Amino acid sequence: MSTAARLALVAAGIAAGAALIAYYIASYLTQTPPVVAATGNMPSASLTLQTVASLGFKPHPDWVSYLAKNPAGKWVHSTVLRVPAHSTINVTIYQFDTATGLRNPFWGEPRGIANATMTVDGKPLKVLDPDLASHTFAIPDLGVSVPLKGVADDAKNQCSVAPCTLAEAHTTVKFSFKTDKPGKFRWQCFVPCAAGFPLGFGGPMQSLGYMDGYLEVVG
Ligand SMILES: [Cu+2]
Repeated sequence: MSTAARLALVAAGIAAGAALIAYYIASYLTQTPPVVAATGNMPSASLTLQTVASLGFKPHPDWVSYLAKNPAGKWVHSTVLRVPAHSTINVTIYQFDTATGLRNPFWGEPRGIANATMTVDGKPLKVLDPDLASHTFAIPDLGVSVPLKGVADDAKNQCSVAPCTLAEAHTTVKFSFKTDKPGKFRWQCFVPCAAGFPLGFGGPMQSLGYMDGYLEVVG
């Protein structure tokens, strides 16, 4: 091969690499999930979420994900949530995924919520066995961290495609937390739930719309 041909090949390779990087950055910056507002207004509002083992549709059908219910009652593939400031936010999470377990048992205890107690299928629970956690709902800047109990591995009628329905195997986790002043806060899951990724922390665990989101507190 001539030197000119080699140079042309190297240049083409560099251009292709640069195009891929540009595409990655552009899609990272521009793909923002839609905002889902809580139901209700100051001083009390409700958020309803679900977690699924696999989304079931594009762009990542096999990724684990959260979904949020909008005020019209429709499930939306989003983790960008809008809630009122200076309010009590009553959260209901339908957990359709099985347990992965927490690496740090510290997170087995719910924190930053009313009465330091969540209810799991209607029963109050002050601490969850860390091995039973499927995901967590955590807003670090607000001191909120809630472990979510997974569905038993051998449960019948498990959900395979989002949005899951209450006819399918799930646990229902409820808790409430308080918002203060307006702001934008990051929230995320801390369970290494991303099957197939290094240490369980890649892919959906580092993607907005899946296991990461924003809480927009508006006044
Ligand atoms: Cu998770």
